[in-house]
Amino acid sequence: MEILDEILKAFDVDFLSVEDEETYNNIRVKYVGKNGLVTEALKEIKNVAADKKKEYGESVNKLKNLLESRLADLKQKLEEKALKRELDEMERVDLTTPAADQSGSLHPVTITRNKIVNVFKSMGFTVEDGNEIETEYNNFEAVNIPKDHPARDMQDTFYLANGQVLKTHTSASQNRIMRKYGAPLRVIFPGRCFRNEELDASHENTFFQLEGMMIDKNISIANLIYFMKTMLSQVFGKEVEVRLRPGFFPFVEPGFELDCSCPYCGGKGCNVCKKGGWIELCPCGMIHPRVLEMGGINPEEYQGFAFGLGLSRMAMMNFEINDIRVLNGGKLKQLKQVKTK
Ligand code: FA5
Repeated sequence: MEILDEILKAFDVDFLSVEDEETYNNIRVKYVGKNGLVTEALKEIKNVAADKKKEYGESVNKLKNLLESRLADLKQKLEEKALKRELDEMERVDLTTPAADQSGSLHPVTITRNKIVNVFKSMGFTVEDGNEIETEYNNFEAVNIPKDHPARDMQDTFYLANGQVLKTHTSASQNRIMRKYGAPLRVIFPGRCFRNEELDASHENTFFQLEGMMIDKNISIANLIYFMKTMLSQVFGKEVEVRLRPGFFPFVEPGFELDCSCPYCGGKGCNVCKKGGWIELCPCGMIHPRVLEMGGINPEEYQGFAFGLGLSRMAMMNFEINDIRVLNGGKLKQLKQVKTK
């Protein structure tokens, strides 16, 4: 019995020295662990006189329960103390301090788009959003590409189960925008396009275009050339020349491919222009009268031009990226390496 009193006294002393989880575990193991002092005391029962065994056994169990209950209280207090410490620590964090590492940055396509959008805005154009899922009508019929027209094969289309399509070109928004605003109209509409393409260094199945339309009275090819030349000179930060070559698109008449003198070598020939001095930049043309009509605009009264710039390819040029797949690859390491020209 005396030994039990000694255990309790020693426990009281050790108990006061507990400060943390580690010292707590030490005394728990020392007293009520598998080989702890209380367990050892219980084993001593074999040396106790037969008539005292019951009383001794009960006393050891009472001691064990007492120590365990005091240890449980102590554990709870330690946990509360740790939680309070954590909360104090959190309160000390100044949430208004600017982050040390500003690691986010804009995507090359976004930077290029913003540059072009700002130039067009300064020339009085508004900016519209387009849908990514479109009706077949808007993507094709409304831009003069009826069913079974061979031009549908120019763009390998992703069809959805409900008969709608993933927009193959930004021209899919032309009809909705004309119907919304009518004429006169100056608008650009950048957007993501999808084509079921064989992928290579210059073809993606998901890429960006930036389309523009200007509709007014007495609009001619001269307006188209003026706006494209002004926009490109500002985007490239130097005076560039543009030239038109004939091109076919059912929604423009006449249609053109617009080339721009290479802004990087001044037309002398370099890797970007493949030594030719000119860069093929964007298809364009005078909006077909039928397309105006389908958009609710009288072609007898109004004319307009439209263009469809390959925004992803423009970003590649701007950032010296020679494989378009880098843009959607999601590899931050590669994107961080690109630098603007
Ligand atoms: C069109 O999409 C026409 N809607 C453009 C247009 C608008 C013409 C208004 C006339 C008037 P095209 O299929 O050529 O045209 O595509 C336009 C540009 O998008 C291309 O010059 C190219 O830069 C880019 N482009 C086309 N397909 C891909 C692709 N798979 N990956 C990356 N860029 C592409």
